[in-house]
Amino acid sequence: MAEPESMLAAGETVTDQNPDRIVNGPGSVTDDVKTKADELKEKANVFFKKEDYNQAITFYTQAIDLNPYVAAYYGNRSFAHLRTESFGYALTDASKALEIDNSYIKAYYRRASANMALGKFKLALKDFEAVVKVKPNDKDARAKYNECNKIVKRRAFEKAIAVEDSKCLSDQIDIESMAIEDDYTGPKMKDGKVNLEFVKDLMEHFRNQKKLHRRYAYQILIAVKDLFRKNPSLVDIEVPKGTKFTVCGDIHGQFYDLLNIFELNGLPSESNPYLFNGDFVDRGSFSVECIFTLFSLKLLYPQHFFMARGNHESATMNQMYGFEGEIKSKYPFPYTYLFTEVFNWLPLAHCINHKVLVMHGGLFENDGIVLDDLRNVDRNRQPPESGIMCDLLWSDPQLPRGRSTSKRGVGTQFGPDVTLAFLKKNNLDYVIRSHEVKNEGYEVLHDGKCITVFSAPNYCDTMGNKGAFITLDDTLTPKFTSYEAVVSFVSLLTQCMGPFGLSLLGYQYTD
Ligand SMILES: [Mn+2]
Repeated sequence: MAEPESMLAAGETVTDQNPDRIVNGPGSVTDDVKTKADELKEKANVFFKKEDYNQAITFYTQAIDLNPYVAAYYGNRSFAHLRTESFGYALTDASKALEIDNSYIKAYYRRASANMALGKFKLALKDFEAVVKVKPNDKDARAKYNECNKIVKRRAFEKAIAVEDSKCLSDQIDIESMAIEDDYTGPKMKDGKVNLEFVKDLMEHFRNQKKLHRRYAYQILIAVKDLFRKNPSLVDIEVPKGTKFTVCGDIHGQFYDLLNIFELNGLPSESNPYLFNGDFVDRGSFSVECIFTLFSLKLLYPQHFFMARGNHESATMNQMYGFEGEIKSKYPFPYTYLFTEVFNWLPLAHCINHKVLVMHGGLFENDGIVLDDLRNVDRNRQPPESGIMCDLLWSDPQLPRGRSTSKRGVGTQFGPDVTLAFLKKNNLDYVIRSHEVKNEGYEVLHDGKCITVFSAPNYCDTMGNKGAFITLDDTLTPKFTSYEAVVSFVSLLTQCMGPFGLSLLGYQYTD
């Protein structure tokens, strides 16, 4: 993606190859090995520039294996991990770089970025503070410190004014004060209800990049919140004989690709039921359009249209990855909080015909979890940092047996044996999850028992992946349909990171 010049610190150039930065730590290796390691790093940098972060990580790792004493290798690999959203690994690498060289400014930025992505703003602030101390005259560093400080203060303020659920913001807004202006040409709700005509008009209206009136936006949010709060945390779905059921993965604000799914697979209806498996918003530029379309469909077909919470249906992620900024640009102030209230009531998992469990992230840090444990999760809250709710939203499968620390820094990585044991204990056939971009839009792991589905093609306008959805009939045999992106907006507006993430990443170039 394009790197705006303003991201550079004073005196830094695009090809920052300052040899002084190659600081050797306590250990050392022969000059010959040093040269070889450096060649590997250069090779990695080339892949990084081509946005092939996985290859870049492979070669940075080889460089580190040869010469583990160079801060820049860890710093660069940390940056590549940030780009692949492996925030846990990014954090570890940045800390390692600082262990070797505590004046390595970029490593502070990388660690701060990882911490911000994990919602740990106070820790991020410490790193920005360190940069300001080392470089007191650096305006850019000062600006980033101030920006992060603002977030920390605002979050403290929001916490202080947070109201109890009994006094939700949604109960305090006066709908009668939201008059429909005479020149409003968009879709209209009748008696505060959504019907098929409204939903079709809404999608057309959004296709033309027009706004839904704030009164209807508000009414949809209130109605859909009431609907979701009546659901248990684990929702059972029945697919009757001879019918089709569709499961979609991450959408991430890609409204035109969402419309394309409906074109390829038919509009949702009572005879064409869907489950959207979380991460509806953030990243893409049309999260507002996606979420109102999906919520309207939920209101229209409450028993045949399902939505699960993803890790991006949370206040921290929405602050970092664009949704909050998008809402504020399209609707007045309280809507951000209203979305948070609704997201808190989204169900966490769905079980199809008692045999296929569907969740956004994956399985658990502990053995012995049963479906009733999922049903009993008290979910009306922001996702916690560990436990069942956290794992449902954040975990990823891994190839090796057992479990390991998550590359993301949140959730659990679970192996094939973990999947098998869980399925056996709960008398299930397989698991469908989303949460990870895949080249074909889907991936089948763990001997067919753990399926990933991801429905945002050319994710972030850069990944070049296909999107996919899964269709099932009552035999529950998964059928995959992959598709290409319909449109690509390569522009600053559709940058992968939201405004905060983008501006705070800082020091955008590898060493
Ligand atoms: Mn996700």
